[in-house]
Amino acid sequence: MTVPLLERFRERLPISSATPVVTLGEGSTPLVRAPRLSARLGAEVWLKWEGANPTGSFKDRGMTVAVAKALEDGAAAVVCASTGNTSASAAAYAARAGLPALVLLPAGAVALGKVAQARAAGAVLLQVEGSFDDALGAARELDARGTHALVNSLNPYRLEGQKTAAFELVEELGGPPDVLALPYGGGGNTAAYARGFREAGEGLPRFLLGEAADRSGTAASAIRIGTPVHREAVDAAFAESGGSAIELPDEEILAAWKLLAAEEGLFAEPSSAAGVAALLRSPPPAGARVVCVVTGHGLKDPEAVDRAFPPPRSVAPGPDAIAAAVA
Ligand code: AN7
Repeated sequence: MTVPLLERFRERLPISSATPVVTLGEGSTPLVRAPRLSARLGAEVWLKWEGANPTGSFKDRGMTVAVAKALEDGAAAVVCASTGNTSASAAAYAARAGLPALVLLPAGAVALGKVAQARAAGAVLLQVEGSFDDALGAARELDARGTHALVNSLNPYRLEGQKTAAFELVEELGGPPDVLALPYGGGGNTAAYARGFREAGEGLPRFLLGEAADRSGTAASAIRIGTPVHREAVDAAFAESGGSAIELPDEEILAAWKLLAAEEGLFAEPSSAAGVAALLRSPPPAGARVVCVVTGHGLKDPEAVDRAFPPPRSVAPGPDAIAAAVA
């Protein structure tokens, strides 16, 4: 049985015995060695596989805390704006809590699987005619009106939950890695890891962030975010750790995404490979211990596969035809 994140890290979270445990079995995700990436980079590379969370992304770590607190505080409903993964997570945890969820999506810009998840969970979905940043503005206004509790990462409980990934890394590696590579969308995940490492008390890794060079138009739809709301916290982490962000063209993000699947067997969604792409562009010192946070599951975005790979060929159902087709 997976111990709920709220119970595993109870002492280090802002919750009490009055806080309901709203769980789907989040956190405690696999830390997997990456032998081919390690050989390629001359470093000890690990993958923190956050796609193994219940809704297939790292968002579940923060959502279990945010929705539990919303329930405890008597919220009537939750709202989020989302490039997709936050909405899938919010919808699932709200369903679990018995709360209505309202999801605001940038029109036409969210991967198929994520929309399917939120629809299946019974959330109300609206396509906002605008960008993610426009949708987030609207969600914040609904929160200010008091009709809905905002469960985007501006909700402080979200980052509290997400910081637990740093605790897991410190526990499993015996300390922080030298380098932590991850995607940079709004920056909430980076801010949360920085907080978690600070609280673990053994120093910060160097943060290496991969962000889309074309933030507003990247094919990596999860990180199609014009303005990162956590930029100050990200810059503070850089100042403390010597880290930096690397602007990546889509080709480099997609190349890293394919490499993860084909060389390590790990099928992520394209945005999730931005940390790996940053690492390939800016290799770590020889022998460094590196963790790449792989943030979301590949099944969320089947259309990305359609764009990148040819479909299976048709073949007659006989061994000769099949042998000829693969010769
Ligand atoms: C797979 O779901 O912003 O830098 O609305 O889904 O913490 O924003 C998703 C972001 C990386 C970026 N990888 O993390 C949303 C949303 C995946 C993501 C990011 C997201 P942040």
